[in-house]
Amino acid sequence: MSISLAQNDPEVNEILKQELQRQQNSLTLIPSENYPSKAVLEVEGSVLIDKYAEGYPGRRHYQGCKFIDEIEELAISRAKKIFKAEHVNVQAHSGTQANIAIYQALLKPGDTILSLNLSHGGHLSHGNRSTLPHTHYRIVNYGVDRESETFNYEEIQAIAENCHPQLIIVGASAYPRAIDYSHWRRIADEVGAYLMADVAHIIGLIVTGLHPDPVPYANVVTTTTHKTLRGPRGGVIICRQNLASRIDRAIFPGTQGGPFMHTIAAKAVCFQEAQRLEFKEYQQQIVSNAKALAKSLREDGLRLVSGGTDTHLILVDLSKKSLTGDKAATILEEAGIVVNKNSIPFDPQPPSITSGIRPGTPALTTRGMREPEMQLIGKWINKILSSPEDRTLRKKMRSWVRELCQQFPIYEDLK
Ligand code: DSN
Repeated sequence: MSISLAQNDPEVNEILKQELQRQQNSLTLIPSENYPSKAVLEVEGSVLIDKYAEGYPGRRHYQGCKFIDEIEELAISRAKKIFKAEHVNVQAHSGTQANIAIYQALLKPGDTILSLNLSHGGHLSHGNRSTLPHTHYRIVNYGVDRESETFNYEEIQAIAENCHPQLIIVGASAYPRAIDYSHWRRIADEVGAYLMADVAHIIGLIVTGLHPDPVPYANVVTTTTHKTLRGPRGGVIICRQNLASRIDRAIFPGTQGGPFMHTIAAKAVCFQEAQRLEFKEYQQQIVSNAKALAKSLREDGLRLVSGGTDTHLILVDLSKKSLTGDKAATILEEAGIVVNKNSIPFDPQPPSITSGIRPGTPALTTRGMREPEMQLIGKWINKILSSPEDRTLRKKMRSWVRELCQQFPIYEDLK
């Protein structure tokens, strides 16, 4: 039982060490990735993974759940506090699982969901063609305005009046601007739809007051816990009391089995961390860093979708550079800068190629980087993208990136 991973399975151990080195020595600008605290990592690898606990606190299908109940109740009470929520469900395994449970709770097969087009910044789980919601529900999409590249509420209202949705989803994985949820509530009320806000990307900004809060407006709010919130990989559902039992039943037994108690405990830890003053300072720095990075990228001539950012991410349009998002992400990775390709609004390229990249600042901010580093990284990105055939430059930059990373270690005591 006490044999270490290195002795038990040197092969896995070696890959793990290499992944740690990759993380330590590269600049992660994927806006949905982050580095949780050692406390979160510790509890994720704890004995809580041993326990089955189908059901909810006080109503389990297994014996031996005294401490499991305590953990889940603690996670719930902390979550209710930071989200100012009437009810939360902390069992969703992921953001997608949370969203699927909402559809199960609120809709009948064939009902209409109105959601943001994937190529305009939406998310697969909001009903993209290749997903389960698409086979069960009628999906209608809205997009962003061609000029402003932001939401046009008159247009969205007209689409809603035309398609009579039972559920409107406001939420995105690549929308760099702040969202005013009062407009969405008004539209949902006009057409008699439920309003769901998926805030997986921006939840850290919301709980620290740096982005408008959907909880007073939406019937349900879904989120993940591992992006700006910097907790374990997982999902959470926030709702009004009148929907609580429908939503809990839709998670278990509706769409999930046994809860991941190690992850629920890690969620409890991150909800506690999110109440600290340092967490607010951290979120403020994420936004300041995103603005500094946006400025640096723009100064050297890159076009940013909507002109900039109010959040933790930036959407860069590469179409004038004759570069695809796919090629850009590949050559940046060779230089040690890790971004993801991303569709931009009205993208002529398919989602596997794209015309954009989506850099974000949560992970680098966790490492302690500030505006001067963002300025420098913006210049580096521009340099690489301006000379896509220059392998020598990428090799040189790989060593500059490594030097910068070594000044900002992620986990100082992990080797
Ligand atoms: N895959 C996440 C993202 O990168 O935005 C969303 O689930």
